[in-house]
Amino acid sequence: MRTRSYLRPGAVKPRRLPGPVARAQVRPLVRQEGLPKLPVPPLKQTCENYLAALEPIVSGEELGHTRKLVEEFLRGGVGDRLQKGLERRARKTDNWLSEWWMQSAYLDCRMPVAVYTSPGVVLPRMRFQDRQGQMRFAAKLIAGVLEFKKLIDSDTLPTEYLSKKPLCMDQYNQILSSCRIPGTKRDTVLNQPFGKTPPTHITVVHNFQFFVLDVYNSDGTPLTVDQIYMQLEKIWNTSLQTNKEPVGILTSQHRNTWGKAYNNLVKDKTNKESVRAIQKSIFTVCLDAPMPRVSDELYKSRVAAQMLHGGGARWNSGNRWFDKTLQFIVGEDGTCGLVYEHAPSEGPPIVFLIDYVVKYIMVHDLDVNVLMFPDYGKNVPKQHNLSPDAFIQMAFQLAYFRMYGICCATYESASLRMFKYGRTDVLRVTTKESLKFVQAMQDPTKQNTERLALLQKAAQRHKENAYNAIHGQAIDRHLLGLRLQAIEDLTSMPEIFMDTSFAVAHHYNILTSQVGSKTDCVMSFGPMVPDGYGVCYNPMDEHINIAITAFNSCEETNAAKYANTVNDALLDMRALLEDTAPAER
Ligand code: COA
Ligand code: HC5
Repeated sequence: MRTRSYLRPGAVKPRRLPGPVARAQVRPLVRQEGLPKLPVPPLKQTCENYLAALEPIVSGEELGHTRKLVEEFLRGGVGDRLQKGLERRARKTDNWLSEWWMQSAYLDCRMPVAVYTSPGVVLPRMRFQDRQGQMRFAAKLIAGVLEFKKLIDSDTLPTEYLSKKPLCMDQYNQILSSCRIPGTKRDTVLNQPFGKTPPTHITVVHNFQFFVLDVYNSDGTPLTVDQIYMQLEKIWNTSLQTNKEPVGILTSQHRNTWGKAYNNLVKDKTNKESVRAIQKSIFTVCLDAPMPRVSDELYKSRVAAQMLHGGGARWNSGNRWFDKTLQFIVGEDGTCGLVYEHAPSEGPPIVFLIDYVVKYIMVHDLDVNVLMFPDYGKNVPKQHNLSPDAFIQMAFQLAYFRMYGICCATYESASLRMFKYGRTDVLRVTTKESLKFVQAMQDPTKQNTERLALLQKAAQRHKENAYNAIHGQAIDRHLLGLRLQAIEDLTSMPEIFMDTSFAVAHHYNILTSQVGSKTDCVMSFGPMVPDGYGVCYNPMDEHINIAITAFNSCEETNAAKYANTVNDALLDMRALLEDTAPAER
């Protein structure tokens, strides 16, 4: 690859920034101190729950084999030794999992970040239809994010709660002024929001050309919307050429490929400075070229794709720096949303920022949204004393069972933010109880009263599992910890981590995450396995937004078909409730 100055220094004078700081420099937040530490669950409990989790998804023979391996693991002393190692690590660190998690879930992962790990968010379509509207909207959006940044910087964000317990707020310190940096073997994250000279610029990209835009006046006050608008106009007018190389597309490559190209790219001094400017910028705004027009029906899907990957090299994929933690995307036709690099933060802080910014700028601009499941929302399950999350998850289970006649390992993100630096664990959705429920729904000999009783049991079990997961008692991260501990101790890998069951248990054909927001937005991410679905859902009171993804290259999966089947499952499940029990109001 050629190393020359790919990146334009920008309309506004680019400023040199001091050298990189590899580790996040986080201010201690006083309220963080009171947070408990993530526990290491008891070994026997995880082993028992692991076997229970396998029951609905592997054969009796495989289960018998794994049961023996688990017994050996427990009796032979290997399990105890690893557990002690983990407990030692837990005593010595703030969070035994967080560094390992960041490394193994994100930074070691060699697949491209675009689609594979970076979620996209589609915001309601704006009414503007031209360039001025696009610029004005982008200017307001930038001002809104800077307002939000004030709350982060002054540590005045209201503490969030889950089940009445305060949550770790550290992720808010990771989402601005941060960026992933590719490596040929593993990546790192640069984060310097509170260094000696905190960044005061954002980056704007238009027609594949990147610009540095200083967003603070010399007295430290943020630029006004009008000032930002004028700067965006300048940027637009200096980047009219459309024949530029889409250098940003490099960031959508396989990480090893990009890591090598990056090392070459930054050998050139100007490139290095330009890349650093992007990495350190507070966030990036992508002013996108128009995309092919599609019918209203297909609009949401097209925009979801635009947010996830930019539409390919011919369209806007080169108008990105996919390593950047936060990129807001604004198209000329009213399209807006964002894509975020997942390593530094979970979705909820991003969504909280979106809610804030949307409230700040959009109140009157809101366009009518296409609702994906319009018939009901959290209200119906609540009226029938069922957990909405459990209810919706059972619909995903039922739909999958209807399409494939079997159950599969199903992942639901569960927050670990009750614990200091906590990220997520897995709430395993498929249980013996969920299997019985979906089987009964498909069995014509079953009465509705029996089906309802099974749904209630399955939902109850899900709710208990959710409680355990958010209180640090799920199995996935513990098993991961034990496995990493074995690697660190250089002991041979215990067999429980190498049998078929373990692979089946981690082949998540359904990958789900509930990300609730006040704004009526649709969020999405890609599947985890080639033959899987990615399901991001946002249950509102009266409707549910559900974005389903799958790979076209897989013949067995079909996102539209699964979405329809989920739609029908939700309708059938409401009919079941109404047929059997009067709603409590
Ligand atoms: N009857 C009536 N109402 C019920 C009920 C029942 N049996 N069970 C629950 N509810 C109510 C709850 O009180 C709650 O009320 P609210 O709307 O007033 O808050 C509401 O229904 C929703 O509860 P529920 O659907 O059970 O789930 P939840 O909102 O607690 O979410 C998780 C469960 C697992 C999604 C949540 O704990 C979590 O971890 N969220 C974060 C996930 C995450 O981090 N995702 C992004 C990763 S990047
Ligand atoms: C803006 C919505 C982003 C949702 C992101 C999310 O749910 O990420 C999951 C985090 C985790 O550790 O479970 C990962 N997942 C996308 C693979 C479900």
